[in-house]
Amino acid sequence: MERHEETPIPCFSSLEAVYGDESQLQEAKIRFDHLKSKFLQIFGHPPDVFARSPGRVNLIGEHIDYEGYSVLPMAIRQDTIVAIRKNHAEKVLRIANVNDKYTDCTYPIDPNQEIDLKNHKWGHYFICGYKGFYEFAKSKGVDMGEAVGLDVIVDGTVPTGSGLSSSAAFVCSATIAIMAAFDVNFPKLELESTSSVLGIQNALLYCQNFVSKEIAQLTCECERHIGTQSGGMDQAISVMAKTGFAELIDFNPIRATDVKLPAGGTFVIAHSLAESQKAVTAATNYNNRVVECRLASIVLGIKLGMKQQDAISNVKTLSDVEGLCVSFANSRGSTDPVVAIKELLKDKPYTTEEIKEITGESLQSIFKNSPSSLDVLKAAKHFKLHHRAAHVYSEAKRVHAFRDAVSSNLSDEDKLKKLGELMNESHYSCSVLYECSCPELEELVETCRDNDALGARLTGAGWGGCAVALVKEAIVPQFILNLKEKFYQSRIDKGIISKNDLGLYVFASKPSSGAAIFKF
Ligand code: NG1
Ligand code: MG
Repeated sequence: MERHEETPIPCFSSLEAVYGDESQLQEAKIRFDHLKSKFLQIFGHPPDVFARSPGRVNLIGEHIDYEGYSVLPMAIRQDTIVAIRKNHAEKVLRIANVNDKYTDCTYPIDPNQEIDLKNHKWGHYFICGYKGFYEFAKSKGVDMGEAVGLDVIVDGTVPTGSGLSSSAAFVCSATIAIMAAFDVNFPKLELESTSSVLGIQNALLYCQNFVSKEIAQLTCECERHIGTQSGGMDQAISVMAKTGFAELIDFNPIRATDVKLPAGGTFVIAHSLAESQKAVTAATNYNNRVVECRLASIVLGIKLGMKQQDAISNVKTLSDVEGLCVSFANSRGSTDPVVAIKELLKDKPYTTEEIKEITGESLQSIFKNSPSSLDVLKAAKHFKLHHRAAHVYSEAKRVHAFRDAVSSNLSDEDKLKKLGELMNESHYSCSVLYECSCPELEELVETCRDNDALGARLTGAGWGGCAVALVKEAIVPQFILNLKEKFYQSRIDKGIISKNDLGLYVFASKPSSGAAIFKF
């Protein structure tokens, strides 16, 4: 297995390297031409450079990246392209979109500007990259000098609110485009010095030569400016993906290991048509689960024998607790965190008061430095610590079982069967223990299984968005037809989607390539 987190983001002068097959290539050519002429039309000059970054489908390992556990996604062909140019004359960031649905956004050039989270706008994702980039430069001791204006046009084909990481595709392509915009020559220089004596050109060259794992880490931090307490899966796969491979992504530090999927199987992505706007529902959905996991970790830490204050300060994730289970093994007789939660966490939800009793500190005080967690506390009535932890630990094991099955001696057919079973188990856990499914996803996953999928599950954050099904290659066209008839037709009849758009909502997907810069 090849490791490639040390590779820099590649810069290309032609599209062939990234957009593999002929139809994809033709489509890409049209998009880039269109972007260029639109840029010219709006801003009066062509872009300096383009960056693209893909969406992803997570095959297994849901809601565990932020708990420090490995996940197994692959990049999809749909991506976001950002065309960009520095504009010294106008001291603003002007952000347009090829899709008229997204009206132009203008932001100040101040890198320290606050994002207005209460007023969500699509352009905010660009500002995530902008702020994050400047913070990154600063953290490296690089003086960026006076900020300049930027002209930007965005073209995204990843369906939004669908669990396919349109947000990460946008944040990653924006961040990389910003990095690229500050220097127009892309020699792959090895800079010996990282000191602050670097001039601005060199400083940016220095940034460009940052290897993928650093960009993955940076873009993950960028996206947190939108107010979700994301793990790093989406950005890591978007930046580090390689054509033909899914990736096992490990965290702390971020690493990617190629996973070659068994022959004879195809992943079909299907949209439930329920849109999940994570930036808007964060307090009750995504961030709520992050907070519940944190509380479960602290409570487990204390019950395992840590002092209250030590647990509050030091136990951040459920994977930290797994380490503690090993340290406390002698007194307990088991190192298994699943045994620990059975013994130490009650099955019923915990009230705020009950948790305060255990931790000796109010929840407001525990989360005082995290405004988005305080929003969660305002909205939450109780906390399902046992269920959430049970999901995380079992899902973490399934990721490794999936990886092990892929590299086992089983026949391809048996491997695929095993992967399908693990996907079904993952869905059950997401649905019942983590409660991040919704009626539309349940119906869709059922429909996939009824139509001979080897396995099917929700993918991404959930509460809407897509399911992913593993299907024998030979039956993919029939499978998609069946889904059209049994799931989508009634929605077409009701006018929810148009028949012509079906291809956007259900499609087979091959592992695609990661982020790239284009200059032509
Ligand atoms: P999506 O599906 O893009 O909302 C989110 C998180 C991931 C991961 C999954 C659940 C962001 C940017 N991404 O993905 O890090 O936690 O949910 O597995 O918040
Ligand atoms: Mg997202």
